Amino acid sequence: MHSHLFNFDAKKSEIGSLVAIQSPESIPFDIQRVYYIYGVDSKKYRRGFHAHRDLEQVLICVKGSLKVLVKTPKEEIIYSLSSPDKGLFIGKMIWREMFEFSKDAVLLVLASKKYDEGDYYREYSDFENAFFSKGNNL
Ligand code: T46
Repeated sequence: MHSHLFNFDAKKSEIGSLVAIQSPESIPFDIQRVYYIYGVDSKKYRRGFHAHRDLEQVLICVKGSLKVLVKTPKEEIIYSLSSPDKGLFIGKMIWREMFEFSKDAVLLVLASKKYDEGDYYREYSDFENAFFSKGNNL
């Protein structure tokens, strides 16, 4: 499964910290879109529940904390995000769910493509079928 956590090179000093992100040095794709998620009442809600055909993304929890479950029919991993100098890369064909948002959490997402609803698998069974039909059955 192609997902991993990595560190940004934060410029830290006594007046605070700065993270600069530019591709391809810090992100393995050209950034076509940026969005952010905030104000999630995590006791009630879990977000995500989809995979992408082609989209690659980097998730950065710039404030607060949250967890991300990434999953294929073969394995699953839970990442904890709580630091603005860490990025979670999620490649294509990976199911994701975000949960346990702290009240103040802000999740910034850098995406490799513009928004396209046609790129989503929103039913796990559709994702699973596509996953195996793409030759992931070894
Ligand atoms: C992902 C996780 C981490 C847009 O109009 N433009 C956009 O760029 C996006 C991302 C969403 N939308 C619309 C589509 C829905 O009507 O905003 C609404 C909420 O989107 P969604 O339910 O897909 O949000 P999440 O939090 O479940 O998932 C999002 C991304 O969609 C997804 O690609 O990986 O964040």
